[in-house]
Amino acid sequence: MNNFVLYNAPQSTCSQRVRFVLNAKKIPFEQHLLDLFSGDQLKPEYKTINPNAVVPALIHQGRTVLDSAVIIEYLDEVMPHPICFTPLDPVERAKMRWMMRYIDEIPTPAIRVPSYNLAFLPHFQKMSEEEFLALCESKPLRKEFLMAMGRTGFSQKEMDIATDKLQRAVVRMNEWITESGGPWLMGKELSLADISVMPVIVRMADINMDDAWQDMPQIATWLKNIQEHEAFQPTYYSGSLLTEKYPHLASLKKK
Ligand SMILES: N[C@@H](CCC(=O)N[C@@H](CS)C(=O)NCC(=O)O)C(=O)O
Repeated sequence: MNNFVLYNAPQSTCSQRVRFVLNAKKIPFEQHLLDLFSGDQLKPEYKTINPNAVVPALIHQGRTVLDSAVIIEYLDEVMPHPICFTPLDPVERAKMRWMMRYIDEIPTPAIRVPSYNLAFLPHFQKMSEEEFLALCESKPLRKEFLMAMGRTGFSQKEMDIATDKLQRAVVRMNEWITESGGPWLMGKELSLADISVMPVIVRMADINMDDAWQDMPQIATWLKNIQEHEAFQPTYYSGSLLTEKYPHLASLKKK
C-alpha cells in the first residue's frame, strides 16, 4: 500500500492546497480522482472515508486525515523535511493559523459563488427540479448552499456580496505582505497561509477577477512567485483551471 493516498479532484480548490504541499515536499502519493459531477463523493464507499462527502481526503499509513487545512498542517507535522511551511516560533505559528481561519471564513466560501454561477450552473440547469432537490438533500455540507443557488444561480446581490468579500481578502493579504515585508504573507518564508489562499487567487485570475488587485502590485508579484514555485505546475496540471475544463469559460481568459 502507498504511504500516502489522496482522494481529490483536479479543479477542487481544497484539493489544490494539498497537492501543492505534497508536491513541494516531494512526497510520492497515490491519487484517486473523483468526478464530483457524477457524484463519486456521494457514494457510500467514499462516505466511509469522508462522511462529509467532499474532497480532499488523505490516507496515511491506512489512517484517514480530513479537511484540506487540517491535512496540510498534518503533512507539515509528519513530513517536516525537506521543506516546512509552519514557523517554529509558537506566536508566529498561532498567527499563521489565525490567517488560515480568516481565509477559510471569508475568501474560501466566497469564491464558490462566482465559481458555481460561471462554471457549474449549466450542469444543474439540465436537471429536473426533483433531481436537483434530491441532490441538495444528499450533500451533508453543501445542502443549503446549493438550495440558495437554485437552478437559476446566485442573484446579483449574492454575487456582489461574494465579490466584496474577495476584494476585502485581497486587501487583507496586501496588508499582511506590507506588514511582514513580503514577498510572502508572513515575510521571507512561504507558509501554509499562502498555500491556503493560493487556490482562491489562482481562481480569481482564471475567471477574470484579477481587477481586484489592479492597484496592488504586491499581490501580482505574490501570484507570480507562487506560480513560479516548482510545486505549482504539478499541482495545476492541465485541466485544473476552470477555463481549461469548461470551454464556455475560455473567453474569460485574458489574452
Ligand atoms: N472544508 C473542507 C471543504 C471541502 C470541499 O468543500 N470540497 C469541495 C471541492 S473544493 C467538494 O468536494 N465539493 C463536492 C460537493 O459539493 O459535492 C476542506 O477544506 O477540505
